[in-house]
Amino acid sequence: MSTSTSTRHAGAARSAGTPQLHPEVETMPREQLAALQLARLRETVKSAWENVPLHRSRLEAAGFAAGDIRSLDDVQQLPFTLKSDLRDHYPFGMFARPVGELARLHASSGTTGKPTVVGYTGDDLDNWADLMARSLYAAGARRGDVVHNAYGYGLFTGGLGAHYGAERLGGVVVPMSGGSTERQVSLIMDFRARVLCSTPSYALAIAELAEQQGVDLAKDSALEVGLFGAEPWSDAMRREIQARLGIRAVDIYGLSEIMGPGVACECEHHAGLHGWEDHFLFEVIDPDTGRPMPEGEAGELVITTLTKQALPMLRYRTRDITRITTAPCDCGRTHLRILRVTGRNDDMLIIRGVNVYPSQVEAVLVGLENIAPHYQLVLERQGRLDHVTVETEAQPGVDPAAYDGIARKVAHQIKSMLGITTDVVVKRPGEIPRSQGKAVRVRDLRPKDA
Ligand code: DLL
Repeated sequence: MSTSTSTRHAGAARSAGTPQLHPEVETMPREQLAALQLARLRETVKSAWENVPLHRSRLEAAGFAAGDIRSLDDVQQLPFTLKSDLRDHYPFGMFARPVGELARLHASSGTTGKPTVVGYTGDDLDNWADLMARSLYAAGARRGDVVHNAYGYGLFTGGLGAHYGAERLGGVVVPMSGGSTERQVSLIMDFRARVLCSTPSYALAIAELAEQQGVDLAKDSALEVGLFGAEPWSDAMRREIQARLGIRAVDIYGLSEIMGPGVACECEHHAGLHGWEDHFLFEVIDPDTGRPMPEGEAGELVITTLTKQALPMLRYRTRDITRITTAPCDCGRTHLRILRVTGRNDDMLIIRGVNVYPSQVEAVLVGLENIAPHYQLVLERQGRLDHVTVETEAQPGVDPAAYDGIARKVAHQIKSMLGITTDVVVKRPGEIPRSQGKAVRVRDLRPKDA
């Protein structure tokens, strides 16, 4: 059964606030949304029970029988699923459908050990395209827009996810992928792209190359909206991108284990990312105890899929740290909002007892006088303590004789804002590696067994 809601609903009754692509679901009263979630949760648990031995054994161990879900709160009794479960059951052991019935596979690069493989039925792809179209629309994209898609095509979900969503919306997709940055600039100009899809770090690399070529994207391009995600980024970075590209920069979130891009996306109010609750059940838990956090408090995002056929996920621990609010949004959408993902649990640095995410360092660096918005954090072990060197870059035109003084000011700023002591090295323009996809923000030189 397809759970698809398609763009043909676009002309249906409009609610208060700004228009939505699927108004009947996007503005659904929360009680009705909860009833829909409960029905879909039951289906999902049933399918996981019947088709995935790992889920069945865990559900049984937790005392569940197939039809046991009585209320949405029961989800809190379900066992968690971890990324390691996907690895341990590589490649297809968590699939609820025979692989021959699927329509697509994606995989993560798998920096340690085996990659994680995810699968989609035709209906799953249909729902994904709908949710990406919905996200693009919420961000401000419209039918007929030229959508320049610089997310990587291939096993990464960014490229194809944005591609089919933009097509579903009725956009004109330029399937550019990452890389060939000079060409990105000329095609954005020549094809009059209104919408840009890329990682935030790559958007900056495009902006920088355009400036070097003497092209003023902010003034002379047709760009108006950007959907940026796949990595943590700060509001300071948002301001920088908006100024340099002359666009409204919108945050979009997703992960391959759950679907890909389009799990949640900001609307024009930039007040958190609407998590599409007709397809996903969101929780925030204390990462140490696994207990639910009160609404509004930070913790680990846990997602249960409600419509996925090929790969139903029960309480998937994303490792992403965020907060949730169910308060109404001015746009009229009723779906909850996750606040900007600060970082992943695994990326948290503990510097002399202080917890810091790379994106918090970014928030201090970006926008500082004489400093360009490119950086890497180098982690080393000094005795028994971790030490961080912040490598950043001077703006073009700054006298290298001034670099040391700038570095001292930056270190002071980081200390006063974040409470951590760092060494800061200011490099010449262009010396920090530029990303074409997800930026590498941390170089960890600590001994592996430490
Ligand atoms: O990055 C899917 C995606 C593509 C999302 C394009 C948005 C745009 P993965 O490669 O599986 O999938 O990586 C998922 O990236 O768990 C987060 O840690 C991080 N992430 C994704 N979006 C954001 C965001 C794609 N907006 C992992 N802010 C997630 C912060 C993000 N982190």
